[in-house]
Amino acid sequence: MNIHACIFDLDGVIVDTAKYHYRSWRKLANSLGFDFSEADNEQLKGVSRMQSLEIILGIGNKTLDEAEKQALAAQKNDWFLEYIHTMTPDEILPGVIPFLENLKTQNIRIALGSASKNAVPTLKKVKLLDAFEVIIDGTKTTRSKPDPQVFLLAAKGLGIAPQHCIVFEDAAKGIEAALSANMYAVGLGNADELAQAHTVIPSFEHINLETVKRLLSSATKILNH
Ligand code: B16
Ligand code: MG
Repeated sequence: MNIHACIFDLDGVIVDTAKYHYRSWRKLANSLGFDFSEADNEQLKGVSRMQSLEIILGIGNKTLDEAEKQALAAQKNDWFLEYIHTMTPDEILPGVIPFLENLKTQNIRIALGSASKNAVPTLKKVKLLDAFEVIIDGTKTTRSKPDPQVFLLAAKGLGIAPQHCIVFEDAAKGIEAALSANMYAVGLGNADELAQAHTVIPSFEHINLETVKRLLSSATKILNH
């Protein structure tokens, strides 16, 4: 039983849009009369837009009705999209393109599994839309990570069983989702924060074809047990 597919999270794995989410949420918090720190922003990684808003309103001790919340989420998204429109392929995280190319040489299929409803416009801006055979994003899911739905739909879209898939994630909730989906979970970033992952790498930089082959074979061994 081998690995046949890799499923990538978007924000924090393919591109660093977290800084744009942060600036837009902070502007929104400031407009409501309180501040929102970069440390607070860590809680929003991989979390859906409306859940992020709830966390921010909690920080500011604000209680709003549903219509007000919808309006604030729309405002934040307008600000976020202004940043997305300025993005270029230079913002693809280091090592991502060679990594995807190495996977293709190994006949590994590639999908996206992101909570973002802005995944397609973001991928278009960085010219990576065609790199993903299947794209499952926040417009196609009804349940947020740590629910495995996003990754299970990606595997289904490719026609590959979950136990033949590797997930790449930068958020603890995303790692949890991958494990619940019975997939091999690779954390991108800090090993302490992503301790549940099967393995953690700091980034895709310095990874070559040999490392990719080793990763595929370790994932195969783990998922066979
Ligand atoms: P949107 P990912 C997630 O993307 C972000 O990490 C998270 O901070 C954001 O709130 C979420 O997308 C929803 O984004 O407002 O664009 O729908 O990490 O799952 O690729
Ligand atoms: Mg992420």
